[in-house]
Amino acid sequence: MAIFAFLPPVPPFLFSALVVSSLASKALHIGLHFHSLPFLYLVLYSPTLILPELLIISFVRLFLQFPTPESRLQWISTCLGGLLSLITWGASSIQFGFFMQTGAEVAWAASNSFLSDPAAMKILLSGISTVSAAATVLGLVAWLIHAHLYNLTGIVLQGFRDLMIGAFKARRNILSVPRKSWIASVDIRSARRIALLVSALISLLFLELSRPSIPYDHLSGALPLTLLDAFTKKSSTLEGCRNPAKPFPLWPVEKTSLVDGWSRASWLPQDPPPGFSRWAMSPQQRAEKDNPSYYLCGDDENAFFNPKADPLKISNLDGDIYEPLQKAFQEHSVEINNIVLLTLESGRKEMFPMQQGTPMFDALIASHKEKKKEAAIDRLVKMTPIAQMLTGEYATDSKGEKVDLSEANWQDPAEEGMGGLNVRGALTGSSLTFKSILGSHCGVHPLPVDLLEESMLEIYQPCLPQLLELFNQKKMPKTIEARANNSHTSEALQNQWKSVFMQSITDDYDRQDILDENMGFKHKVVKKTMNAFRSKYKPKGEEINYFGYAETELKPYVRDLFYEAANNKTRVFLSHVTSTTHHPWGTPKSFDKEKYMGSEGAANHDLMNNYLNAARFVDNWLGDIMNLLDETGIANSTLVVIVGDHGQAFGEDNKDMTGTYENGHISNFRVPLVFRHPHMPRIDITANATALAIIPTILDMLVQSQSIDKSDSEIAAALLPEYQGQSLIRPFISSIKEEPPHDHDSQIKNPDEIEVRAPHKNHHGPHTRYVWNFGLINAGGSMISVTAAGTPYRLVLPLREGFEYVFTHLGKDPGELRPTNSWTLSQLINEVLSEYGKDAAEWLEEAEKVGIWWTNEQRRIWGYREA
Ligand SMILES: *[C@@H]1O[C@H](CO)[C@@H](O)[C@H](O)[C@H]1NC(C)=O
Ligand SMILES: *[C@@H]1O[C@H](CO)[C@@H](O)[C@H](O)[C@H]1NC(C)=O
Ligand SMILES: CC(=O)N[C@H]1CO[C@H](CO)[C@@H](O)[C@@H]1O
Repeated sequence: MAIFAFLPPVPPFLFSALVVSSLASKALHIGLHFHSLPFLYLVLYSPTLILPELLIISFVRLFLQFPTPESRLQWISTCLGGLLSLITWGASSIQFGFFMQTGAEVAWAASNSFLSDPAAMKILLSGISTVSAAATVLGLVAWLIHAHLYNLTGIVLQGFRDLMIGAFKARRNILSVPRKSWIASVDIRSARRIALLVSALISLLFLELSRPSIPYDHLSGALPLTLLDAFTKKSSTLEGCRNPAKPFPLWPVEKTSLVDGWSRASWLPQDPPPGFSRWAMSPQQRAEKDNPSYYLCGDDENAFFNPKADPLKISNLDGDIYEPLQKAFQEHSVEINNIVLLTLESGRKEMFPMQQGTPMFDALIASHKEKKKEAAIDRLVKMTPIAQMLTGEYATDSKGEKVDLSEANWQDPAEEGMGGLNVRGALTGSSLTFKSILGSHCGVHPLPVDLLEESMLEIYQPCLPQLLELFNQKKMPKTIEARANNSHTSEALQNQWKSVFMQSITDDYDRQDILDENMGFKHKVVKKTMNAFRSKYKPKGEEINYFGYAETELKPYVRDLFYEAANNKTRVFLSHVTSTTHHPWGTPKSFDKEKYMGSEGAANHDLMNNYLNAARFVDNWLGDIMNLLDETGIANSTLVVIVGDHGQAFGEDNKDMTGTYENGHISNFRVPLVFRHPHMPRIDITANATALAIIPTILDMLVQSQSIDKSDSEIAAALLPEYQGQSLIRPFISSIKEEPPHDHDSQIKNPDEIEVRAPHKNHHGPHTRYVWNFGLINAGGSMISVTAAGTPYRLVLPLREGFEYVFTHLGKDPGELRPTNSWTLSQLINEVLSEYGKDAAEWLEEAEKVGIWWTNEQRRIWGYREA
């Protein structure tokens, strides 16, 4: 026991750890919101903000009042106090570790879903070093001051107690000895102290009651109480009625009833694949089959998503197809037998291809010393040669000359001027990967709640694999010989589609495997498949991040699939999600890393450097895939769609907030969008489209290029208007300007702005209907970003307490370096009005209304209710 004599007594140390951790955590919490708080109010209300900490500290100090516990009761109380202290110390360390890695705050409410998930645990563990560093620092400080702190708080509490007892005695004296003046029985000093204390308590109470609840309630949240958020379990449920529809706030909407107008779609086979119940069963049949209360709660409109009643949908299907494309389709030169959909993990548009003239590029160059800048530019513009060829955006070097791409691992065999559609200005629908994938694979908006709750619900539109499965079902079953013998083109259209999902990492993360199945994938190659005992090709390299392997391990699987498409009368739909561009951006050891970043500027540029190298690795991998298409001979009959799942914000973009988690920064949202086909003329499209456009564009292309037979074309054409996105083979419509009915000479002012007669009487003069774009911010339920195609404004709209409104003007501030933050909308509108003018302020008002409406509408059409 002698050695223990040198150690400090445990309870004082634990108590000190609690004080240090909880106060540090509160300081961090307030510091993170400091920029948006009016200073005077912050000073005024600061006592109320730390009141919870003071109460917790006093409370725990009472538990820990025995430096060397002896009786059983003392042991119990010490253990309880110690436990609370340890929990607070741990939670505070996690907060600091998380902050150091991402600049964001931990939302404990989202953490319960993480704890039950092995892959998510690995993400958490990847930050273990910063968390332990934070824990060490907090512990050290606690150790240094533990003796003083313990004694001091002891004295203060004792003084407090004495004062109370003194006052109590004094009162008793007044009662029992009425003749004596009660003032005289209390000495003057105590009386003054009591008066001071009472007035302090009253003013504190007054402040507490009078302070605005936003943001101060959130700011006063204290550890370990905030941890309780993690236990408020939220999960989707199919019980009860769906959310009722809310009236659309911006313009009048014609009521159309899905129930009245319902009839079974004539093109549906008797037993359609999942995803088509909207066309297969009347709402009543559906209600009887499943759960009557869920679908029909007296309000028929609540039963299903009804595209005809969607006030936000603006269709461009009446528009003409781009002329050069139209010509290619008419000449039957575009053949689409296979579709490859590549989702680039953390794929930023600024890197697809990496080229000069973006805020990101400028930030990268700023990390270099003046005389090294030219060399840095020349290195960076060679980073993504494949992306240059796929988009047709050819980068120029420091001398303004076109970059030499002859060393790239793939050379574009397409003729000059051919290659397909390249979209500039595309935005993702969510900075959480699989919510974003729902948009590109199913043409739906994701659900604005944390994590992949969508996997528990029915996706409200058919996904691409389900559409292709429907085509399969319509085909007569043929014998293998019959199919092998036919070589006629129209007979080739009778071949069956095969949808395969491939990624070289785990799909266990957050119910992704369930979602893949729900989207209609019957075949998949993921980490589990590759590692399986009987797997065809075992991974050769090491795991490169906490999810799994580098994409290149999939190469033999992709090759086999492409050969199957070439030789076995199979039409292939391959969906592949890349993985090395995910945090922490590890690349295989055999890959030679370049040094893209310099050492200028305060930040450490290692993370960005790793990310850029991972992006070059993936560019090279895209070259491999393109080579495999050429090698197997299906390149001329394959449509390759490339889209980023979301961007990725770094310290170089914005030093305050990095990563995607609860970070609304625009660099998390700009993504590439490419429809590559060697026989389609190259068309450059500038449009703020989203992944919602992918399915409509593919369907439109299949129909127009006659790559599907007549009956499939009928289905595709019938389904096309049912999706919310626009088809990008026709000019994108950003907004519709409605003139008041009396205005006679309406004319088209802007090619992507169409004027129509308003169907209603508009008292406020012309009104513009925008294509509103929404982006869910990882983890999904805290904030959404709202933009309107063709406008430069952007709003980050908080959905729950603790998040601020953020407005930016991307025209004037494309890198979002000067956001306007506020805790309330009215304050934000005032600030925007004075800084950016009336148009911006009016836009902002609409954006908030439509954002709130949309959030409710998504929950309704997904049938999501919280249990
Ligand atoms: C060819 O297609 C048939 C029928 O779809 C399938 O059973 C077979 O496994 C395929 N063969 C190869 C080599 O992929
Ligand atoms: C693909 O099309 C090009 C013309 O664009 C042609 O030169 C080439 O031979 C075709 N490749 C195959 C395998 O048919
Ligand atoms: C064509 C178009 O709508 N472009 C807009 C896309 O979004 C950016 C802001 O993200 C605007 O500046 C563009 O005008």
